[in-house]
Amino acid sequence: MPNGLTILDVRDRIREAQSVTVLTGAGISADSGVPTFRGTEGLWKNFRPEELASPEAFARDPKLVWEWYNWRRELLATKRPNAAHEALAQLEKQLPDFWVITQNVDGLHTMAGTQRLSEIHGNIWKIRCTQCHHVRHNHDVPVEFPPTCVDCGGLLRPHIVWFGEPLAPEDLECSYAALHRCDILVIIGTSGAVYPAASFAPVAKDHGAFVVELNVEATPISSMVDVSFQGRAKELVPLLL
Ligand code: BV8
Ligand code: ZN
Repeated sequence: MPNGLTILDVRDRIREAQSVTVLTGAGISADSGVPTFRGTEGLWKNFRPEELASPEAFARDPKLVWEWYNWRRELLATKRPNAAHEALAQLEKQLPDFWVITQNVDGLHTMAGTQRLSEIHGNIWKIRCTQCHHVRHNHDVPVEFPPTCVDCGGLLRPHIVWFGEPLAPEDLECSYAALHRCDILVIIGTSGAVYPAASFAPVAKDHGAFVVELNVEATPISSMVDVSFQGRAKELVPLLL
């Protein structure tokens, strides 16, 4: 209980806030049974990120990259939002200004009913043409290889931001606007290892926000926030919100 603040004190601050922004990472979906990226059971345990989640990897071996995404789509097709995703979707209905920025590509915030959302690393249920760049929803499990564009015949890829690729300008714009105007930023279940999301806490703090972290363990973000609570997202988020 750093700063002497309890989770119920923070809940009261959120109730009084005009504007709340939430940043989520893989930890919020861990409670739905989705593997996180880093850590002992993480998705990167057997692969280096640049071997699979980079434009170079896709250019070198698109079949391998699609196999990895098909494996993840198969797993995600069985997963549902948990109490943390649902609490955020409820809060959206109660606050005048609320925005969720997620690094997750699993689509669980949308499934829970969140609408004011930036999926800054993309969405695994969308695919994009490498030639004409058209984006489409696609729920096939698996996606047959090689998937091709009905418009131009180009090879399709996951609509996901890989390492070394820029985030979509409209997502960055919405995210920074939400970070600049919020009274409170709540950061849930992210290791703070991937930029630019790792810099969102100081950005909001510099603009005067009160910053709260919820995670099962301390992270590089913990030392820069106003208060950090340790516990599982599905237990802490409903209490806080
Ligand atoms: C860009 C998609 C510019 C794949 C992902 C050196 C310094 C600074 C930056 C860089 C640098 N070197 C390179 C960079 C840039 C690079 C970067 O940040 N690299 C890092 C590794 C240093 N970033 C980029 O390349 C970004 N682009 O910068 O563009 C640019 C500009 C112009 C032109 C060209 C380029 C693009 C980033 C790409 C991100 N994509 N992967 C896929 O998903 O298929 S990142 C991957 O990590 C996921 O997307 C994921 O969302 C993201 C973040 O991870 P987390 O969500 O935090 O997950 P993690 O497993 O790490 O942690 C889980 C946490 O949950 C833990 O803390 C754990 O304790 C907690 N937890 C667990 N269970 C629970 C829990 N908490 C609560 N409850 C629980 N139950
Ligand atoms: Zn095309």
